Amino acid sequence: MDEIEEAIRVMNAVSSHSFSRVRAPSLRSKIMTAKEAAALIPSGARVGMSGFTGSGHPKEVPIELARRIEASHALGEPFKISVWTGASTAPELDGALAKANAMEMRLPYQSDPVCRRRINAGEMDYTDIHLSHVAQYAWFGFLGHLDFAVIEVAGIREDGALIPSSSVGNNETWLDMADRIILEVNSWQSAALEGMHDIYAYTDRPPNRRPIPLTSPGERIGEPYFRCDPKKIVAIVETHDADRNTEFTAPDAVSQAIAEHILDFFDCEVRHGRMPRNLLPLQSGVGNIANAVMAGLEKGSYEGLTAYTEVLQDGMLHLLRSGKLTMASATALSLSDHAMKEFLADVDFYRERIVLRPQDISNHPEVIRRLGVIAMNGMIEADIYGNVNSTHIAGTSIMNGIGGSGDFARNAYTSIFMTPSTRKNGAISCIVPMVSHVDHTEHDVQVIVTEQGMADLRGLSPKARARVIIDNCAHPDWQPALNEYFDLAMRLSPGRHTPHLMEEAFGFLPKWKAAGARRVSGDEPV
Ligand code: 0RQ
Repeated sequence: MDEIEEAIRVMNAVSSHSFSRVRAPSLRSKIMTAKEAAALIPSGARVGMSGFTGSGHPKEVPIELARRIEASHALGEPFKISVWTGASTAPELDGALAKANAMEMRLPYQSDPVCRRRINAGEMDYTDIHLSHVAQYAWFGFLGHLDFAVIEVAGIREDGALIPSSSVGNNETWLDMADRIILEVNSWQSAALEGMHDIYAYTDRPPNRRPIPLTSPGERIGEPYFRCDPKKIVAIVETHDADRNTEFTAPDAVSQAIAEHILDFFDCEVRHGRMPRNLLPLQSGVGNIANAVMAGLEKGSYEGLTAYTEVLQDGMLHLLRSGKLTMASATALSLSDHAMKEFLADVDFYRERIVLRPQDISNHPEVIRRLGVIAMNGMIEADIYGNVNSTHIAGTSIMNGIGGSGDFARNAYTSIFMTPSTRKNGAISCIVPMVSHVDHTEHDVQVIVTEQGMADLRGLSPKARARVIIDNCAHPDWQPALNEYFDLAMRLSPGRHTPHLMEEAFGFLPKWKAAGARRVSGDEPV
């Protein structure tokens, strides 16, 4: 009997070894459960986690950590950690930790509803940083010491090199800087991801920084693996869990109209020789509208497109499949369930056409400026002078964060911001007299697009911008109120360069109210 049990034990060990993604023999002794790994992280720790727009985040250790923290809180013992990531994650990371009220501080981008509620209730701190700045802020010492890295990888090679998973984000930086490393080795991620990444360590500090030698989106300048000091690895957890893979809604009439205006703009730019016939590398933000623009390109006549972006959503995957897009550089995949299946079914095809890079390279101003990227990002509201709010509702409550929009907007060849002209069934105008929070100043915003039309602001004075934004982008229901504000400001503003009436900008003129004009922005929380 003992012999049989021993044989089964050996057989299991052999088979789990041969199927395990942990191929470095010296590291196998570090394999443990997520619960055991989570128990290693003490209260007060700063933890750098992988994860970018719902992909490549650790999926089991954060949940166990949240359970442990909840148990501590139940005993009246304070326990909080700080969490740094690449960008947004998923319910099993941000959601679970926020629910447990486990985060003292979070950076740099999140989109989780529970997390958002805690931040806006003042129960946790949130530091919203340009995504390209995060790694260098950490290197320069601006963020303090990093205690732990919790990183999902797709496998560990015999030589200890780590095969990145579906996002790269800041992983290389966290692996370098953290005292201790916990790896989640996720066998759900395709083993065929190996070779898709380009990890270029950019740790030089000023004044000794060298140029980043990237001159086209598909170039490879690093190696496909992360390297880390194996002595720092304290735990390896084997997992088999899916990424977030949220479905996109089919493009509605509003997002289709926005996409059509953008395509018309491209046609015009090509006709005037301001863009080549295959356009310039595309950057596309997150969400349904961005996805609809890609769907529009799919139907359009452009060929030989490239992308230098941070997130690769379904729309870009389809463009790659159809051959219209020849190469895409990003830091993360953010695919729906069905697009992920499509990707997994043909990873070899996509590996030739996708390069996943660290986010300080995918979003680097130097490269964005050199390549002449066309940036297309969503927004919450724009004002009549072209200042854009991407992050705040009514000036005080965070939605998600600035993400990479600032990296791209300031440095792009052409920077486009898009939004429906109204929200909440027309009750809110997304074109307002003065934005309640500024993320992108009038100097970084070149084109504004709503379903109503497109405002090309390049080279225009503030007053000329106001006319074209109100006329082309505001909803007809809101145009009279905006025109009235602008005309009054032109007459009564103390300065006439950027005419404003501060009180009226954030409130209502009594007669607007009497006329039944609806809210502008910033008068009450949403
Ligand atoms: O609220 O769900 O309660 O209705 O804001 O709106 O439709 O999800 O918005 O997908 O177009 O994203 C700016 C958030 C727009 C996004 C933002 C309410 C609206 C809804 C969300 P409900 P949707 P979209 C690359 C680039 C910053 C980061 C970035 C974003 C909710 O584009 O996060 O660009 N950008 N990164 O009703 C009141 C308004 C409103 C409003 C929207 N004016 N007033 N509520 N809402 N406008 C990616 C990364 O960096 C990772």
